[in-house]
Amino acid sequence: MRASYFCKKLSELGIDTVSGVPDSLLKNFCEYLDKSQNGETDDGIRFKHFTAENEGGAAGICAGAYLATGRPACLYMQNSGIGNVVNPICSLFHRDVYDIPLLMLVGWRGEPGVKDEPQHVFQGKATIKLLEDMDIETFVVSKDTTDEEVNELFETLGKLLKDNRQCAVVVKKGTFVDEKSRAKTNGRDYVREEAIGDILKLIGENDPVFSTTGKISREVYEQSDKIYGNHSRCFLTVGSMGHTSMIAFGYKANHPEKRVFCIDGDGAVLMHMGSMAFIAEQQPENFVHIVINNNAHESVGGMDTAAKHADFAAIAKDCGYKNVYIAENKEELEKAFAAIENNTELTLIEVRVALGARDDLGRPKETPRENKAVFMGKVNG
Ligand SMILES: Cc1ncc(C[n+]2csc(CCOP(=O)(O)OP(=O)(O)O)c2C)c(N)n1
Repeated sequence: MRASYFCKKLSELGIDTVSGVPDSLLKNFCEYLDKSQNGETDDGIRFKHFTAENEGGAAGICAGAYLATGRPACLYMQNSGIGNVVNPICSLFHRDVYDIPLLMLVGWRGEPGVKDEPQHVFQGKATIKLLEDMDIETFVVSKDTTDEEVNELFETLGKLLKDNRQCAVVVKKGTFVDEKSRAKTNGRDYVREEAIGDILKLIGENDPVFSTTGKISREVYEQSDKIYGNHSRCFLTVGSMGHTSMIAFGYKANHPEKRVFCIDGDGAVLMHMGSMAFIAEQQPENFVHIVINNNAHESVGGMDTAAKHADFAAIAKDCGYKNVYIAENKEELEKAFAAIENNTELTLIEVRVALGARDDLGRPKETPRENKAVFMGKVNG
């Protein structure tokens, strides 16, 4: 299915506001929306496209757009994001509350019978049931869905939306055929995997490291194995995007004697940014929060985050982190680590890196349960 055709059908339903959090299965769709917003498509349709900080926020935008226009909006997400929209769907959109129509587009990671990463397996199994439990009329599309079937689907969707229903189109892997993507750059040159290797060397061999969802954890895994021959003190937060700093905090609260490192991403920090204020309020000693900032959701296709104009070091300072540093290269990173060597106060280091990752970047070979067992054995001694 061409993303352009799907978008044309959206437009025919009167939808012109589209918001969500990117997913690799929806990459072509998101790229088409961006082009449309910039007036670069041939069909003359102009969507208002907002990449939100989390799926719940995107649902809010869709509700607001309806309140302004009386027309439904479209909310897109990876199925991992369903958890973030349960509350707005059940306590805002549903007909027992404000009765607001909504069309959701949900990337189906972990579809039963299709090989995927362990963090997607249960979410994939639960996806249709979760949507149906929220009273959402749910449909599935795949690469085999014909234009005729899409037309029929949109006729049904049109009727449901007129009745103010919430509907979901669940998108199987490979549904949207490739739009030509543009190579993206953010003007920086510190390669993220190199930065992660430098960070791990500066941390040393033993302190616990909690790393965020996506390629950051994959690079922590690869670099740690390369540098230390193992990654046993690394907790790889393969799912649960945006919660790594709180996982690290929960660990730290029970191990006051340890120095704890959290390696976060800009998209992940933005997703649940309140955690920064919480951690600052708690002022844990020997807690180092490192934000790898590439201004993008690089792991799922490089769509922009709202980090372009966000200064994480300044935000952390305002929240109450005592030491904040920005590093754009190895030397600046080394300076930041030298400055905190004998300083136990709460620290944030923003590491500004380039976009991109190796094509042959590995994935953990052990299961998350095995990672947990080895990690707990290593860091609780
Ligand atoms: C709740 C939720 N929404 C969306 C995703 C899909 N997802 C996985 S990684 C990622 C991007 C993370 O961006 P960032 O933290 O900036 O790290 P980067 O990928 O740029 O290294 C997204 C959106 C997810 N795993 N969970």
